[in-house]
Amino acid sequence: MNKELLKLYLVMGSSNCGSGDPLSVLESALKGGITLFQYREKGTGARSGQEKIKLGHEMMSMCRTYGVPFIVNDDVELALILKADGIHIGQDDGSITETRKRFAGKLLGVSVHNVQEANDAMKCGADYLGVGPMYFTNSKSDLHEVKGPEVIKEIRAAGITLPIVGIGGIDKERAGSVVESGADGIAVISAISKAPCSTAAAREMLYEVEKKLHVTKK
Ligand code: TZP
Ligand code: ICP
Ligand code: MG
Repeated sequence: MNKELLKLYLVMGSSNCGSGDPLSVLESALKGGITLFQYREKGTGARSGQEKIKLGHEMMSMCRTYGVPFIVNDDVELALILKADGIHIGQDDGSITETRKRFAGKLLGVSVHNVQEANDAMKCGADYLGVGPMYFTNSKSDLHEVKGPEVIKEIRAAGITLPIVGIGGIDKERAGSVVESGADGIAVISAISKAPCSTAAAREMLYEVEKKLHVTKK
């Protein structure tokens, strides 16, 4: 995949938007320059069934308007129904090899927490890795141990050159250290979806990421 797509990856579902309308939040973020979007419909008040599909359709259309690829979190069936641009799975979401086969020609992202999982995901054909949590966050209920950007350094030191995003508790101030550790970009939920202005938040974070990518000459 083109790793430029990972510079600023917004992960979001309706429960991340508070009283805000998820489509409006998404459009605001797209205007600010997010480079990739993941539909992650989880948590209290999350939509299911036809409602989940409907919001997915609307979000995918919005992403298409801005030329940003649309990825579905976890839900393989939903990704196939929507004809999404890709799927992102975790360690407990079934076989990476099987998912790779079902999404031939599409993007496949895998959440990993250490060198071993990163190696396995690479061998099974993942297009990119989501590494985290970089920092503590309230946005995920079943949060793994926080290892910080150091774990990305370890994955790079092990010779894994696959595109990587760091995720978990990342904001404008922390974006640089994640990229410095070897990531191609950052994935965020709350720093954009809960910001007073998602456009400004996205623009500012993209600036920090690009500044650091430039310095490290990736
Ligand atoms: N996976 C690891 S941390 C996380 C996910 C989905 C949540 C990231 O959310 P935030 O608000 O950017 O910390
Ligand atoms: N990384 C990414 C990119 N998305 C996720 N949902 C996750 C890790 C858990
Ligand atoms: Mg999962």
